[in-house]
Amino acid sequence: MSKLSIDELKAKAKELRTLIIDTTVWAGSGHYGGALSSADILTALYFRFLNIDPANPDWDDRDRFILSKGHSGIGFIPCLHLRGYFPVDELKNFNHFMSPFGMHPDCKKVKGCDASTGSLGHGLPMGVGMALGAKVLKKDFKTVVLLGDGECNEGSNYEAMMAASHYKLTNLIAIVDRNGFMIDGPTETVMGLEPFADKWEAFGWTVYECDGHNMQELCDTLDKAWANDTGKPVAIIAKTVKGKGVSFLEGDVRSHYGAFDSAQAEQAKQDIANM
Ligand SMILES: Cc1ncc(C[n+]2csc(CCOP(=O)(O)OP(=O)(O)O)c2C)c(N)n1
Repeated sequence: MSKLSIDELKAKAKELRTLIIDTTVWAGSGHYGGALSSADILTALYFRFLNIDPANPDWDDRDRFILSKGHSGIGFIPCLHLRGYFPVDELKNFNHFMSPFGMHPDCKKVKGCDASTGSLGHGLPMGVGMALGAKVLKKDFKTVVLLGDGECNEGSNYEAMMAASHYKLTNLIAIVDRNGFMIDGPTETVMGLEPFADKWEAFGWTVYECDGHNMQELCDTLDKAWANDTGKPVAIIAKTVKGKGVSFLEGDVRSHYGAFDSAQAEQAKQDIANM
């Protein structure tokens, strides 16, 4: 697939957001807030950066992606569909009995999924293992891990951050979806993360901050991360808005999880069309 232009990526992100609404309706409910906040990041990765082949999902040399914030599967699985891993009819069964797609992604069942996640705090440790494996095997694929900011309360992340810099994993990119909310409130009220960039730096990472909804800025930052010549692993703190694109969800802690009635789904899709 040729890499999409910035304008094409913006259009694709809208398509993904619309599909997140549809999938929530098909499933009956979902974690739409964090799925919508990370939609631009997923779109940039899957349609411009990741070296993958949907026809050959287990290709040894593919770039690896780990959705550490596994509850956002309702954003990730539709993205895999858009990238060509499986048809929309399968997506319509999201989180239904016998579907390969549960609310949290299972790499034994989902084509294109590199790690099973859902229990927060495990994606970065797994990513360290994959990146270290690539180094040992002298393979030049990248490993990208998408974390939630609330997820960064988990101590296992800090052990992984320490190991990543110890092993100089320049092939590892951590992206934090910094939407400022977790399940039960603002991150800074529940368990403050700031000064967040300083923490990653203190653990030996190169840190970039960007607007996670500005496609140009996001891609420029990912370009730097991909060309990493800093000798350190790279963390991107992408500032986002929970529920981005939907007027009655944006920046609202209640957007973490829920269901839409048909009027809300219609309104949500209208809002996304007008973005
Ligand atoms: C180990 C673990 N503890 C608790 C949960 C329940 N849980 C699901 S989502 C969530 C909040 C996560 O917040 P954040 O990482 O900021 O996600 P986002 O706001 O991007 O959706 C929690 C605590 C979990 N999935 N795993």
